[in-house]
Amino acid sequence: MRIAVLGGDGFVGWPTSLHLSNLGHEVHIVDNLSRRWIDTELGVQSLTPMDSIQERCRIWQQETGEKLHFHFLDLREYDRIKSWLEEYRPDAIIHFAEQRAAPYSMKTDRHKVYTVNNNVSATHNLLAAMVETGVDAHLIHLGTMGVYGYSSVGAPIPEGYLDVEIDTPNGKKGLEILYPTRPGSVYHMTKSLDQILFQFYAQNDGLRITDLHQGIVWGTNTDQTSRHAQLINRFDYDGDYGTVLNRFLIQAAIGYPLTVHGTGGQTRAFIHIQDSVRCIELALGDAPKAGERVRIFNQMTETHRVRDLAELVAKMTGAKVAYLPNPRKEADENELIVNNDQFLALGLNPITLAEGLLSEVVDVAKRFAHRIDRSRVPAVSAWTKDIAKRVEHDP
Ligand code: NAD
Ligand code: USQ
Repeated sequence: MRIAVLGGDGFVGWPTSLHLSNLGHEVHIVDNLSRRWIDTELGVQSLTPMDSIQERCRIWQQETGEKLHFHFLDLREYDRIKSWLEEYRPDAIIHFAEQRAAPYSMKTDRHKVYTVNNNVSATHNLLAAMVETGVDAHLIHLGTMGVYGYSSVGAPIPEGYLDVEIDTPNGKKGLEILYPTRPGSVYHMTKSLDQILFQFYAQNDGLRITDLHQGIVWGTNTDQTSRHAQLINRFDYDGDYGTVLNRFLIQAAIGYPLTVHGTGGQTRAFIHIQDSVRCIELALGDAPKAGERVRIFNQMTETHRVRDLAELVAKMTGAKVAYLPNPRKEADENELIVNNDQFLALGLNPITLAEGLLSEVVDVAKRFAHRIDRSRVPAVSAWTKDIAKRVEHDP
């Protein structure tokens, strides 16, 4: 297949591009490199030394003989993305190209506006251009578990849809609805908006869309990124882009007390990067038909409470745990039960935390510990002005 990987220079997009190229697909990476610019804006860098995207593609070809095509393109530029689709007419499109950090999206009003403009325009431009050009590609979007919210209803979260019963003048009627969204940040809100865009274009134009509601991705390398030092994946550890488990791992490696927000009672869904790319492969092989509703998968393999993760990493490494005032507005404690039967039925055999964690600490976090700037570890983006004042006074 000819596959476009939008956002293919990013943390999940890069290993996905290699995985698909390795399977024999013709892969076209489309990226505006905005994530690299944001590193510059924030004065941070990946824990792992990343080469330019062109250099990474060159090394991949040298190692495997397979060509990765790179296109420097911004999805916000409608005419350019439309011309690109017209010219390349991919069979499948994998859409990672959004601003994905909740703390970055909440930093200031400017960051909120940027995140909404970037993410909503990227998704809508793509959908409108697919209809206009008649490109009948299977669109796979990386969404988030966070669209469901973390309100502890006590029932398992279904894969996207909820069956409800409503009272009508003619008695009770069954109805299938998108699971109601309850986003916890401006970033997560854009993913909720994406869902509506997908629902509309699938229903109105018969676009074939799969939305993967992914949990927090942990780990660094996959079979393909491990093939050469210059193919190494991105690893964010800073207070805006670093996700919780990866942050705990590097904090342990440099003797920084593990930064648990609040009581650490937040329960979240997790998936290893290797499983993430495998899920995308599985979803690719299971495309919906035109006219079918958007297919939604919960792309996660385990759930964990933040303080349990901290205790686990502390036990493994001897690190201390620090319970800090929470810069976010979120439930202190929540339960989380998630259905993920569809990927298991398609053959996913998950990597568990218990198997993968230790090698991650030793191989990656310790190896590159010298690249960590300790001053960029604290998470300082506050969800409201009141929280900002509180966190400032009680750091
Ligand atoms: P990332 O920031 O590392 O990668 C995103 C890539 O998209 C970057 O290379 C960036 O330059 C590019 N991009 C952003 N806006 C663009 C635009 N307008 N035009 C072209 N390119 C653009 O993020 P990631 O961690 O690889 O996440 C990829 C996707 O998966 C995101 O949509 C994210 O919401 C989703 N996701 C990530 C995680 C996680 O834990 N990392 C978990 C769940 C879902
Ligand atoms: N947390 C800490 N300490 C830290 C960092 C985070 O206690 O040092 C807590 C947060 O307060 C939160 C939880 O850990 O309760 C998760 O935070 P996170 O930054 O790991 O994850 P999140 O903000 O939800 O975002 C990440 C990705 C995003 C993706 C989402 C999947 O950045 O792209 O959509 O995970 S999910 O969480 O399932 O919505």
